[in-house]
Amino acid sequence: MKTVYSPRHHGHAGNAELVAGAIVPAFEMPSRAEFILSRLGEVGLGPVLDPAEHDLSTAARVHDKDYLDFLPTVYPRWKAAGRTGTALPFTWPTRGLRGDRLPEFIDGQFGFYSFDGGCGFVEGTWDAIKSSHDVALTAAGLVKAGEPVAFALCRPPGHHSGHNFMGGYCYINNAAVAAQWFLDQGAARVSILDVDYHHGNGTQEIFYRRDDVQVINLHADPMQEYPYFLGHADETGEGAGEGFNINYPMRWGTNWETWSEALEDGCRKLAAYAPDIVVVSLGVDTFEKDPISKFKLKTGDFPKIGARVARLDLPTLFVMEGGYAVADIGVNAVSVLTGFEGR
Ligand code: Q9C
Ligand code: ZN
Repeated sequence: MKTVYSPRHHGHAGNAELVAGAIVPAFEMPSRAEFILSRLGEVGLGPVLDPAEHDLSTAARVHDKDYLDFLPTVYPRWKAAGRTGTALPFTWPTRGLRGDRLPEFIDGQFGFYSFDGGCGFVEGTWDAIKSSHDVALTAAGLVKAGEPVAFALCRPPGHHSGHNFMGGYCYINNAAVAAQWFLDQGAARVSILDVDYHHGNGTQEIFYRRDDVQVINLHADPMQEYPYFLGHADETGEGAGEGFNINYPMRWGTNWETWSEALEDGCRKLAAYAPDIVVVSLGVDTFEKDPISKFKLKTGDFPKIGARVARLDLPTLFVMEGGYAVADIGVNAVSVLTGFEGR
């Protein structure tokens, strides 16, 4: 299996986030991608390719153009305002406030385009976001060109980002952009199977009214877990999209026995949809030792995820999302891929 990876993710480094009342180093850190990269080499998964530059025209089909235009401006404007360190938002247009008027000043705009304080910017953040987007589209191109499977080693991740908002370490929704690209290249239907611990609220939001992308999410119950305000089982899609969004919220403490039942049900519904392509939003923060998560999957469970996806017998693009047990992320993520390959 070929992997696409860009060292430009390193520019998104040293940023901070607010966790449980304290500003701490962000859990989403460069070593995540490096552990995965080195594990790919150890197991000999296959060649690792650089991404090709892609313009943002496909991204503009799933994100607002104004939002995409805003992202590269964040850090320059933060500095122009006399600040240093990590740029973070701190005011959001929630209930009772107007979400229809974009303020002029950077702080107001940053809050307007965010739903939490999980998306800090440092000097190299925009370049890393762009490289992650290019990684996803380059890997999608490999599948379109006939590879049965490819791995987009994206960093930063994407699935919390919606049409005009960032959050949860996610800026551009790489999996959504890839899915849209497959459609634009002639696919009739694409399924996105999101196995990250957290609900992929951005992916759900982007495709909620559409029937050409089926979105299946396995995740921690939003009654207990981030992102809290989306991901319930009764969110099934709207209008033409009715029935094409499928959520499997699961309680803290969920182990493989319970989680794999949801995977099985989701894979059956996926097969019934008969997509041309499967995009897997691959988070391994379901791991029992993940520092910000509360599921109980073990390292030995991850190959079984890949094996089940392989049984779908469809062209497959794996897109890296979350996973914060940094020392184990390489083994766990790559285990899904070797499981897919049947080894
Ligand atoms: N400090 C992914 O796994 N934690 N994202 C709180 C605000 C958010 C996880 C953020 C966890 C987001 C891609
Ligand atoms: Zn996650």
